[in-house]
Amino acid sequence: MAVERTLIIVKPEGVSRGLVGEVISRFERKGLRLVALRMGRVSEEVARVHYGHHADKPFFPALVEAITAGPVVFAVFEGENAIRIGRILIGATNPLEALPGTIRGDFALDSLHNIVHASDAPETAAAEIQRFFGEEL
Ligand code: FUP
Repeated sequence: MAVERTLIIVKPEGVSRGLVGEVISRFERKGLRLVALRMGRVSEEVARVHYGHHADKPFFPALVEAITAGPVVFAVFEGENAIRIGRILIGATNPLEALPGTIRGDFALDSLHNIVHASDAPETAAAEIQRFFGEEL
């Protein structure tokens, strides 16, 4: 079993709806260890890189607008299989498919406002931790 680190973002609507504690708490209660936490913003430039895999999609402008709309909370969690566990905790990208008991299944109605981001693979986790925490970690 691999000890991994994963990058979580509580997106602007998660912050404005007062769900920061709820999201962080779910990761903590699962057994993952919080190793870094900060509030900040995602600039348009960074948003375009972070969501670069969707650059050619019709929803890309709205996606960049949504993630830059207000303050966010960045967190890094560590533990066995933290990346796959994190994906299970957040649920499917589209809240129509996210099961009850997942963060998106419990708190979101549409993909563009699905409350939370979590890294989806070891390579993206490493890049995202570097992107948002740089030399700190
Ligand atoms: P996820 O890793 O679950 O956040 O999913 P993706 O990286 O594929 O998508 C990033 C964000 O793009 C999602 F959070 C929401 C948005 N998105 C849409 O709005 N519509 C889609 O069809 C796919 C993604």
